[in-house]
Amino acid sequence: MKCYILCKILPLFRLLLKKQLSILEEAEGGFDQFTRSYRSFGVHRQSDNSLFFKEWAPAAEALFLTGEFNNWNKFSHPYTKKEFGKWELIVPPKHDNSPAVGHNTKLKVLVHTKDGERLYRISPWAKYVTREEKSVIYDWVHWDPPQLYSHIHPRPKKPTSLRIYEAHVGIASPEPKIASYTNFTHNVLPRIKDLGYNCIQLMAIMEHAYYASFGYQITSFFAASSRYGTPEELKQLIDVAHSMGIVVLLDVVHSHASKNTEDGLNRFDGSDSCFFHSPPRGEHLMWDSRLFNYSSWEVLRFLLSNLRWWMEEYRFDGFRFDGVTSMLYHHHGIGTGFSGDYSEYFGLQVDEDSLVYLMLANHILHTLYPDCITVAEDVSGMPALCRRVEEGGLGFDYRLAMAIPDKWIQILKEFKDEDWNMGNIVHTLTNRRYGEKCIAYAESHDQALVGDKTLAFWLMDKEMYTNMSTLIPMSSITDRGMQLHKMIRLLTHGLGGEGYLNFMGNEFGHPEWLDFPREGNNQSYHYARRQFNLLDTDHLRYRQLYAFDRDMNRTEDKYGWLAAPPAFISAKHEGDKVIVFDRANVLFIFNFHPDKSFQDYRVGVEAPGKYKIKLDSDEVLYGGHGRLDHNTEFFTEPTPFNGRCNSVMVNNFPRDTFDSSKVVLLNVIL
Ligand SMILES: *[C@@H]1O[C@H](CO)[C@@H](O)[C@H](O)[C@H]1NC(C)=O
Ligand SMILES: *[C@@H]1O[C@H](CO)[C@@H](O)[C@H](O)[C@H]1NC(C)=O
Ligand SMILES: *[C@@H]1O[C@H](CO)[C@@H](O)[C@H](O)[C@H]1NC(C)=O
Ligand SMILES: CC(=O)N[C@H]1CO[C@H](CO)[C@@H](O)[C@@H]1O
Ligand SMILES: CC(=O)N[C@H]1CO[C@H](CO)[C@@H](O)[C@@H]1O
Repeated sequence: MKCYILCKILPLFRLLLKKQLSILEEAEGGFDQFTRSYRSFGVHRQSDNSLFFKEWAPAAEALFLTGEFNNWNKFSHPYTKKEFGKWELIVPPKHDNSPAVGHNTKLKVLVHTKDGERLYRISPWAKYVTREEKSVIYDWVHWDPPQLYSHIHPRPKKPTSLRIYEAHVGIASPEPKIASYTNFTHNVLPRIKDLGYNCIQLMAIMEHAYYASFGYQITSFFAASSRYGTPEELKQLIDVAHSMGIVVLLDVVHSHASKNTEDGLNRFDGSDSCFFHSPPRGEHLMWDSRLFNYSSWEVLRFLLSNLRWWMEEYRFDGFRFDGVTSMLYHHHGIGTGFSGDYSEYFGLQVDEDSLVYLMLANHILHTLYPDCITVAEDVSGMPALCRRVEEGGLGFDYRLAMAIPDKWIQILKEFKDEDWNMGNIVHTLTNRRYGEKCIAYAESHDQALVGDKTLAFWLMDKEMYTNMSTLIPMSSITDRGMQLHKMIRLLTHGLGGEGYLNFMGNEFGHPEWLDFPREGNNQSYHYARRQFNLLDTDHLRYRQLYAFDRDMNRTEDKYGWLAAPPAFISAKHEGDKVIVFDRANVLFIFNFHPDKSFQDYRVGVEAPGKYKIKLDSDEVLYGGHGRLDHNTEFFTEPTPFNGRCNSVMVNNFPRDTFDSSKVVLLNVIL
């Protein structure tokens, strides 16, 4: 079975991709041309200041352009019908040679259907859409500013160790309102830089009429959300990130689309298909949204050009593809478990069209932009998802290790400290396909969204409002919470993958949870913000958790364990609750025991030599107890232990140090 899969099926995928590529070559002069279709569709000012409009609306009877420029005249500007459902219109400049449609004025496409309906639509290619305060519907606004932002800084090189800061611009301030791109540039980017993250993953950028969808019900695929500011301000954000050596990924949602008709893609030409499969295949029941028809030429044009647009216009450095599991299978992962058996991944349940779409997207992105990074949000564990397309893989660079955060929450919810199962934790952290890279994380935005809460809150919610001051002694709850919060992050960082991800705020133990303004909570912004003010208060312990995060990243930057082969685990001791592993010549020692101390504790290690402490969660700076002497040098002995050629006695600490407060020790070869 195994060989059948790898030898027969993967080459088949490759063939399908080859076929698509050669069709592209013949029909459109290659993918370079094809993916630049955003230069012709929508609206474009030409060198003589005339405006060129183009749409794809195969089911429409007629198309008209209407807007402020023609006083919303419904008939004065008809599009001309072209081949294959395309429509075009040229609007000459005004007498003074200025463009007929002014910058920042409203437009609509008026679609006449065969049934005599008159539908007001936003161009699917609209680059900017805004909503007036009292309105629920978004408007297409012509974006042609006198001064376009021009990028100054080159893209940074692709990091070898990917450390991702997952962020949402709108909630990136402590105030109960929507924060802006500019605010993020000025207030949040410097923090990310200081923390040592080399990659930002921006969520909820593609325009979504419903804020509380967290950016998952996209209405305008080419528009950067105007809630946070203008397109030019987002370009500046990315440029400034680049100047700091930080790459920026876009959370791209090509797995589904909002059901909105007036300001979304749904029923653009009046039919129930167009960009989507017709129902039932074209509807996602759980998400209440529409599903793309990836076998349609024009849908491929739209989506692939969309990727190209974000790379070229905004200079993003890659993408996190949302909802990949839903794309890959006809069952969308609903009510399906994945055990890892090959039969679950290859068969009639696989949606070949979307699989080939993802291969095509990865192939094109990596060919045009060799440093481009793509990350798949996939829970199923599809084999070869993160292998190159030349090998018959789907071509992603990384997948998200989605089981890890769920495991941490389950442990905190269900188990007493003495019942934590070291073997099970290690298994979850290392259960990944060999030769395919994973991004590990202890928590992402998913964990903090309503219904759940942040790790810090799971650990110490009862006392986070009263006991986080450094001016009073730690209670047993805050002590446990502070120490475990650091240990959980470092264990995930060191063992869980080839990249690490943190959701904005969790680096300092953000309390509570996320909840966006909606009807059910009286449109409150109270939980749709990040309380950086907690971090900026000198006497609160959030600073200590932050300092640990920063130094964890900086230590990684120095030794590069994320880019190294997976760790060798030499101990996962259920009685002692100790985990020991080494990776990139760094020795990690964790004591999760709630009350046991160890003296003369032998741990195995491969490389012989002298070891010193490089990161220690017990440091006072990090809210620890400061009991380890960092001048101690540890010499290996040629005594094989736990599968390693050498070993070290961790015995130079006074009793009581390597103990109840769950010390993390990290020693590195000098
Ligand atoms: C941006 O941040 C500053 C300082 O933190 C704050 O005063 C300002 O109101 C913020 N602006 C927005 C739009 O959130
Ligand atoms: C998807 O698009 C293809 C090509 O345009 C078309 O033949 C097919 O009927 C569409 N599928 C559905 C389910 O609408
Ligand atoms: C929402 O606000 C209204 C009026 O201010 C109040 O009566 C109601 O109790 C509030 N509901 C919630 C869930 O807070
Ligand atoms: C991207 C980034 O901020 N990297 C930093 C990580 O930490 C090292 C050591 O402090 C810095 O030199 C890097 O600039
Ligand atoms: C040391 C200290 O101030 N502990 C406080 C922690 O919070 C509880 C209330 O949740 C107080 O009763 C304690 O005094």
